[in-house]
Amino acid sequence: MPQKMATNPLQSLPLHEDGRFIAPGSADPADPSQAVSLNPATGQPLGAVRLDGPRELEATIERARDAFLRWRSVPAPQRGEVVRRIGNALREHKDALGALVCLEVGKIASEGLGEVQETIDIADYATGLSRMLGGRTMPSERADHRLFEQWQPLGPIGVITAFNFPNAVWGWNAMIAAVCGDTVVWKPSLLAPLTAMATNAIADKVAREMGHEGVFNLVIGTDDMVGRPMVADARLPLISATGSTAMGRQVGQVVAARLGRSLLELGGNNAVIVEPDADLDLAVPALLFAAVGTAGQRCTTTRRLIAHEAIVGPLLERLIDAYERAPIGDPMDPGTLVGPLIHDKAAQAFDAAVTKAIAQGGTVLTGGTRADVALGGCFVCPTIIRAPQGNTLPIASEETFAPILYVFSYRNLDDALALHNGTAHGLSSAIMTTNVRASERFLSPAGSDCGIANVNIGTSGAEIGGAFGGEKDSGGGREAGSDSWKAYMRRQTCTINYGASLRLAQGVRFG
Ligand code: UN1
Repeated sequence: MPQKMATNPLQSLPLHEDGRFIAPGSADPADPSQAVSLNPATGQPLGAVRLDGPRELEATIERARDAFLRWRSVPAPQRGEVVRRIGNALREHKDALGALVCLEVGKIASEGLGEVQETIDIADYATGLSRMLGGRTMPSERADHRLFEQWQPLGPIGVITAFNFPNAVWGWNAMIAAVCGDTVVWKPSLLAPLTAMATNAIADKVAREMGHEGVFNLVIGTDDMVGRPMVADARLPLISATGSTAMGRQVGQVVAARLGRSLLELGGNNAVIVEPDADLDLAVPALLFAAVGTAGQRCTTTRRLIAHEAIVGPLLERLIDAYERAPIGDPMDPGTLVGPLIHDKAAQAFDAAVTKAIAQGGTVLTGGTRADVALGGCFVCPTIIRAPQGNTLPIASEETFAPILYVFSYRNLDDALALHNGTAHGLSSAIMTTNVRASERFLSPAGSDCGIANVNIGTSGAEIGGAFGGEKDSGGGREAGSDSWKAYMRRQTCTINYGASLRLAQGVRFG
């Protein structure tokens, strides 16, 4: 059953609490003190927000620092209780928040709701984690000594998010940071400020009502006025940033120069290898969701298909058919599978990539053009481009945030793996096969070089229980589940002498 959206999410969400919100009628893109939020499906303003500058950033960091001094001493399971209630508040607002995600970034209904569900899931995960932030105990070489490590809160942390997951990526960071005893300063994308305002207000209200003001903070501003000074600020010991590789390179260098920590979740150029024995009934829908879902605007989107030459023909035939039947249009319409691109620049990047691919010898098998949707936004047709003989297609090494799938074929798995790993990014990957030798090879040290490696599912749609992130130009950070929480805490090694004599390690005698 296609899911239906809440009709007027702006009415029921807490957007008016902090005086930042500007109604659509007063939204003015020419006013430099505003960020106007446009509905990408229609190009019409949903509203605007008053932009923060360095003064507001300073006050926000100070508020987060003050709150940290109190929050760090709240027992972790009590912090978990705050996060549990935030999860419940998100459940109450799930329909409206999901609808706002759809309106603001053009996701289809099911994906907008799925995104909020991802935040609810991480809140549940973090609640449990709040009772499991344990360190190890090691045997001491000295008699009557205990050697162990414990994890301490780190400080106020800076979270920078991209437009495409305007709710869940904050959740991965903020829910884990909060149970770890950190406070959060969130700088969202200026393309999705309303989702950020509503999300932060929901979390902040729960925390405030429980006596914990200042744990969840929002600062909305441009990169120059807010982003750069925030990244350079030594009061934020960790900067967790999601965005392009170019952005991550800058953030990483600035944070490293002040010996801070960064957690970078950057782009991907994810591939799916399809072996000759693959179950095409699985491969076709897996590829369709991973390559076309979110109109190709996930960092985990499948951008390259590496198909064995024995099946590339039948696979493409079925895939093209599925592509051509995917309804493109209003994301609020329950039948739609492909919504708009975020803005005109993204659509221009799509056009440019298609033009380059053709110039480089690629063949457009389907799509390649703008879609005929008369709503006002930028819609493109899901596109499949086959690489020329010899598999040389330089444009396929670039991440274009649009639904373009480049197709390569191969004869043996070694060649497929070389092609697979032969890009700068290393985020997500998958193999479709019913052959255990091929899947194990893919998961071996000589297989996929990515942070995420899947078998018989696509590259996107990861669960929060695992650590999320990638290698190489994908940034190396890990967020969400597993032991990603360690990035949000400082490790402390402790030795306790419970004997009556002073014993030195390594057998040293002194005096
Ligand atoms: C992103 O695109 O930045 O695995 C995050 C996925 C989602 C998260 C994507 N759970 O596709």
